[in-house]
Amino acid sequence: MTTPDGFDFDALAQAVIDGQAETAGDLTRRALDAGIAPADILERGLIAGMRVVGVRFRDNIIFVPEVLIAARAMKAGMAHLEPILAACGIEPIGTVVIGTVKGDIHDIGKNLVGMMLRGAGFRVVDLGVNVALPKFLAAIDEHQPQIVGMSALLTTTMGQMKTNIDAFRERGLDRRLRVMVGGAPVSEEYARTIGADGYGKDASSAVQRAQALLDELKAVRP
Ligand code: B1M
Repeated sequence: MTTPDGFDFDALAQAVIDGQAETAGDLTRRALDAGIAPADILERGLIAGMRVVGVRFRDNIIFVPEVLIAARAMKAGMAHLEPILAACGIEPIGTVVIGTVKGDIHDIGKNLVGMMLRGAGFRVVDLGVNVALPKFLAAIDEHQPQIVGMSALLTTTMGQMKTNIDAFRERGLDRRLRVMVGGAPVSEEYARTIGADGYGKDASSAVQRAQALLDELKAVRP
């Protein structure tokens, strides 16, 4: 699909599918220069491409190396969006500690959520991928966040979120922080079942939920 000003979202999606990092970066830059909204570039270009990659991966048409190359292309595009999504320059409204849970190394969605949270004025402490419970606990101790965010992309690692939430509760941390979860296999209902306070279907709903959780927490602990 081409915009009235001639930007071709399909070409950007295709660059991700083909793993053309340089092209994905150039096209993202061009789209920004043409005044296209970062959210559109993400959704209609970069994420649209990665969606196709996901289907081909699931159907065994492509394999891990191709997916990694596509992920690199997506990151090349995201690198241009990050300064814009994260631009804010005011006092942080709160702190979020975020990480992909133990056993899971998917980080594209988590990075996107982190970028958008920064853009909304949060200080974000990103613990990276394959984050085990002790690392979350140490970061909570060190950074005193109002929100802990956990991402999981595998059905085999989703359970780790519950393990962590149970451990936070055992330590009484639920009295002073809120937990938000997300990732492709996670749903609102699953989030509720495991005792999470919030769920984000995508990065922008994650930001809305984080803002609501922060307000809620401030009302209880001003
Ligand atoms: Co993986 N992988 N992968 N993979 N991979 C999936 C997840 C899979 C669905 C592919 C498929 O079969 N169709 C499948 C999981 C099946 C399942 O569990 N049911 C799968 C598999 C099986 C695997 C391996 C086991 C493959 C293997 O080795 N045989 C392996 C596991 C490795 C491990 O983690 N231990 C593996 C490896 C990899 C790569 C390393 C090759 C690569 C990751 C590269 C990277 O992240 N740096 C990769 C990728 C890229 C994918 C797919 C194709 C794309 C994921 C992605 O980046 N999406 C994925 C297929 C898919 O999801 N359609 C797949 C784009 C991203 C923007 O979306 O991450 O969903 P997403 O994030 C969204 C929302 O979910 C939400 O907001 C984000 C922005 O909108 N969100 C949050 C995410 N986190 C949030 C946190 C929040 C709130 C919202 O609050 C804190």
